[in-house]
Amino acid sequence: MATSGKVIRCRAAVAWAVGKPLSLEEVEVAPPKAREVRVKIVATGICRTDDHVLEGSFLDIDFPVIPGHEGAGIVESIGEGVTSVKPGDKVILFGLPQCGECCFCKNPDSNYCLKSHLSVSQCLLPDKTSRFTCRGKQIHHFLWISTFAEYTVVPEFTLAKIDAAAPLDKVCLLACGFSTGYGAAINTAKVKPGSTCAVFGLGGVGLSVVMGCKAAGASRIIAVDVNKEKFARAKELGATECISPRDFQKPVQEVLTEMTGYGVDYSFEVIGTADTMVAALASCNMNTGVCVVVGVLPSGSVVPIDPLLFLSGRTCKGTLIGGWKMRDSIPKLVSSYMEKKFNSDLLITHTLPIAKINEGFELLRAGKSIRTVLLF
Ligand code: PAD
Ligand code: ZN
Ligand code: ZN
Repeated sequence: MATSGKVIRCRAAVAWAVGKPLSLEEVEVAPPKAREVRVKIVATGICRTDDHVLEGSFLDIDFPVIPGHEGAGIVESIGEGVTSVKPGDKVILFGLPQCGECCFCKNPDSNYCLKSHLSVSQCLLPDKTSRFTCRGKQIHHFLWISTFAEYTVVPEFTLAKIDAAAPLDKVCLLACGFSTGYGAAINTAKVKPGSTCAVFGLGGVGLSVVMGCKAAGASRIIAVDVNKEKFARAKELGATECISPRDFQKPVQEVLTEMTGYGVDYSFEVIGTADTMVAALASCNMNTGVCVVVGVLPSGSVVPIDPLLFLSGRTCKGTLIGGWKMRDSIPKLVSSYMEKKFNSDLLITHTLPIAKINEGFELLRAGKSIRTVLLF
């Protein structure tokens, strides 16, 4: 390609400081170094986690930064030693790497990688430098992938080649939102046929949990949200009942326990607050109930939990991107999408040009969108 080996000037949405709207800027993107890939981003979704970054509640993010982690694009050029992709390949980028070498990557039962942001900061690439500059300043990467940039440079183990026929403006959601929710039900909770589930929070991720519970054969899926505008889509995707905690005088965990006898088999917290985490945990039955925490609580949060909730056997567990080993799973998830085994397109309520990125965030904050896909 004509741009290979050269610095590319292109558009990117930069977060200069906490609490400020994103600023669409012209940035310079350096060529990839060894084991890195430069990707032309075609489409990227807006996930609530990006909003947590903008509000400063997501752990250890260095500003200025280019957020975005739900992207799909086309390989522009590759650095030395890259073997899994070549220029022109369609790829999905993910914020949870799979280095394939660490002890967790080698464990078939886990998807966590020791190169993840929770273990090592991903605000700079593995060689501790950035490939982005803007107005003479170094700009940080986000989760190594920064998909709110027209071109981004990423380590090879944060992307996977996908079917050349896949529509990038749709399958970008498989990078985070859809895969997280669907996998939380299928991989993390391992929902059993005939079971009862409660899903707290009906954003893009929560609705994907609903889809996962349905695919796993749950017979009752109770969707919980304070925004009743989300209920119609939840029912379309498989929820059997929808409730708003605001319609009851008593705590929602008591409502769910009454509705089900002893509590649900599986509960999912897909919001990210301490109160809803406690409510979700108390909503699953005291014996075999499993609560999966998907929502990302502000870093440093302390959650007051009565330890007696665990004494009789309840389990509470977390999930990162729905338990998928991403490099192995993304091509398969895209194949399943192409075979229409699930319809993640139903999560997309808005498609906007990248220039309207702040409008996309406003729609999310106002509860008007489920997923907005931004196009470059
Ligand atoms: P979203 O903002 O689109 O959806 C959140 C939903 O929760 C909205 O429909 C709200 O109306 C609803 N809600 C808010 N407060 C309450 C309440 N008190 N009671 C009931 N409902 C309420 O977000 P999203 O779907 O993009 O993301 C959801 C969370 O999942 C968020 O915390 C995000 O950071 C996290 C996430 N985790 C992972 C992971 O790997 N664990 C991946 C992606 C996103
Ligand atoms: Zn996300
Ligand atoms: Zn690893």
